[in-house]
Amino acid sequence: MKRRDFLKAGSASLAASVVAGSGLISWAPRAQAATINKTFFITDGYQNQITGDNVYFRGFSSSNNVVNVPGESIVAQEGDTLNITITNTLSSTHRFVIDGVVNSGDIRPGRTVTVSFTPTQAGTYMYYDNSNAPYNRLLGLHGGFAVMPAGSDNQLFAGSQNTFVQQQFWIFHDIDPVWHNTLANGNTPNTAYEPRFFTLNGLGGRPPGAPGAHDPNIDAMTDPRSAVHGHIGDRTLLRSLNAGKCDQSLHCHGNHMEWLSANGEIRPDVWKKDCIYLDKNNGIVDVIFPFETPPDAYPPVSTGIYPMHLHSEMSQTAGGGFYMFGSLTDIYFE
Ligand SMILES: [Cu+2]
Repeated sequence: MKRRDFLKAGSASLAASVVAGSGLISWAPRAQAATINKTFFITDGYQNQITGDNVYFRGFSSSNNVVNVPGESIVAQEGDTLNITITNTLSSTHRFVIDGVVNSGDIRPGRTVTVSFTPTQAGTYMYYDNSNAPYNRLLGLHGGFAVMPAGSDNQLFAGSQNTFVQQQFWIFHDIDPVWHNTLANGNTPNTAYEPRFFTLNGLGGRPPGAPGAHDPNIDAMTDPRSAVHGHIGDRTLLRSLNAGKCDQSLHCHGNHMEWLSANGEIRPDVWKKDCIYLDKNNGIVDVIFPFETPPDAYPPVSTGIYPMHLHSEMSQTAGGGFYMFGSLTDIYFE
């Protein structure tokens, strides 16, 4: 499979869809619940890494000839009906699961299953395959799912004082190519977990001057799903999920983040922090990047580019040595 196909974004088919050319999710509140239909194909393929390694992945994909890791994000509103149709094109059994919300049960090779459900609790979730855990999730069978409060377009949950004007998903992942390629052959890994690649929304960064730098199909620092763009006041909700096996610490420059939730729990007090812990194995935090005038610049500035990166050194690399090819992106004050 060609890298370009691998990275191809799925087409948006939802009531609330990803704005073309941007990672921002547009959302108009509705008085009435809607029905959202979505189709995924469970597919597999190889992705060539900057190190030359060819690594096996599986994904919830938009068609049967691409592999999307992560799968396309889904946004719904409390009370909506979701009909998710999943076709398993592989020769192994898989599932579509959102903890506490829906579980497809086993989807056997070649089978198509539709799950229907009505989310009732606003928040950020991961959809993933919990079969042969954790391997299918690690291979790439995961994606983001958000539920907006009924009738709201600017809150994580009803009554939240910390409103936002735009939102996007940050889905982090770490990859041990030995494990992936062992699983590709139908075997169970028996080596220590050794992550070599770290991604944000499926991509690593590219430092300036490196091949692929500033190519939004390759570079997590440019990918519109990941890079954050705003003017002063464009408060941005970042639904941050960790599909990998490594604990991480999210760090933004420019502004502190308003920390609203951890692993599905609303925090009783909203702390403003520059670093926020993100648990391994399906950890989720919701934060707002406030796009305030950066407090530490003198003379004061209103424009500039600030990094977001993870605070484990290894996560900023690929292959243990390619620095800035890991999980990072940029925040643009425009
Ligand atoms: Cu930093």
